[in-house]
Amino acid sequence: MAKVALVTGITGQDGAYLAELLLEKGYTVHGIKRRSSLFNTDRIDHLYQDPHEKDVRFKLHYGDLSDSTNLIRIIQEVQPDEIYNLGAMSHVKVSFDTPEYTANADGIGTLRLLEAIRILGLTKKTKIYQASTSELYGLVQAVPQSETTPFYPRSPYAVAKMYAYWITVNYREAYGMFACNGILFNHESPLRGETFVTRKITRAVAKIAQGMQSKLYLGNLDAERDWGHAKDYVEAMWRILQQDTAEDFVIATGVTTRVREFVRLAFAEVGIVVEFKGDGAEEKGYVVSCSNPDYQIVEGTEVVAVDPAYFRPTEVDLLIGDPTKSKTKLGWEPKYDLAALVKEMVAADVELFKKESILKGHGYHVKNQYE
Ligand code: NDP
Ligand code: GDR
Repeated sequence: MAKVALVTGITGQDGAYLAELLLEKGYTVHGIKRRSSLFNTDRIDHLYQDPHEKDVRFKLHYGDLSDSTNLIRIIQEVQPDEIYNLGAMSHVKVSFDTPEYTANADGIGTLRLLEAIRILGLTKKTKIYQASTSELYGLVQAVPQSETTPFYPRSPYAVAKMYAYWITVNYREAYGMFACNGILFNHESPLRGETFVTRKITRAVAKIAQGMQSKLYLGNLDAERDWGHAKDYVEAMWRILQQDTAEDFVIATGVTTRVREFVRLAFAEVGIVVEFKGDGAEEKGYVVSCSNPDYQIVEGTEVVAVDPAYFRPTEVDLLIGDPTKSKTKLGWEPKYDLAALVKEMVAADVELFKKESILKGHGYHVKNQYE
């Protein structure tokens, strides 16, 4: 019998890659999507199967992590072998604006799923993966960060995820559930949400190169992140639930890079060399040269500036993960390095904005770009 998976957050970056992976592996995949006033399934539209057809292996259910009745009903109906809890208000800066909602969805939402499994008597059948995060490490205690490094969360998001982390461990120990945390470091892709820093940068680079935007405003350029590719990371999620015993794993590349350097690498992909001058909120990035004859970028143009509005009340300065346990026990190895990740993201955004520019040229409305 084919395995059945239930994925919360299926409309997000990771949900889309994970759904693809599980379908390839022969699973029947159920996803929970939120009701929204506009369609919110762009990332998974290519996986859509008409529910009226026979043998449909991809099904969506309306739901929300803030509604236990809904979660219980879906789990009862689906009887999943594996649940991947990827749903969350996942933006660290926004969590300072919506702390209570973030605690509800990201913290208590996890409890609701665990309780649903217990209430329905599925503790021996249903395995659950919890999307934990390197944000748990927060204020640097030690580097590289491993499964035994102490946590010190620095945002309402991270504090909510800390509750989710420990309630997952507690249900494993209290009820013998196969419940695991993947402590994933930042992972990106062309499907990354537009307001996370890597995607914000690659989109801006594509638009600046094509004359559709003049400047990129960023916050803290000194932050260091261990960036991997989402495609590699969803493979790790699946492997975590295929182990004989339930355990928690750090998933990371072990390489860290500053935001400023990511900006330089992204511009370099389109042939533009950028150098930074100045300090703190006064720092700016200028074009040194442009080797691509398609782009009319003048040397000396200021293309990057700092806007303190993007600073966070409390920041996580340095993340670098130690993936030794996942490499040894899961046999997991990332296929992408940072250079390959940046290349793929910039290329995808260059294509995207070429298309947008054609649409605009023909009078079609193009979405506003809120950051
Ligand atoms: P995204 O922000 O791209 O996706 C989040 C998903 O959660 C979306 O499908 C969103 O729906 C859904 N969602 C939000 N709120 C609710 C809710 N109340 N009820 C149900 N669903 C909800 O995140 P990613 O794909 O990048 O990340 C997946 C998970 O992994 C998240 O939990 C994130 O916190 C965690 N994580 C991510 C890392 C990363 O670097 N990407 C690293 C470590 C952990 P909608 O589309 O309608 O908004
Ligand atoms: P992060 O990702 O907070 O690490 O959380 P994000 O890309 O938002 O920020 C990374 C670093 O870049 C700095 N930064 C900016 N960030 C944003 N978004 N916009 C800017 O303009 C900007 N300028 C500088 C930030 O201050 C930060 O230091 C992501 C999310 O996916 C979480 O859900 C996940 O848990 C963690 O990664 C691991």
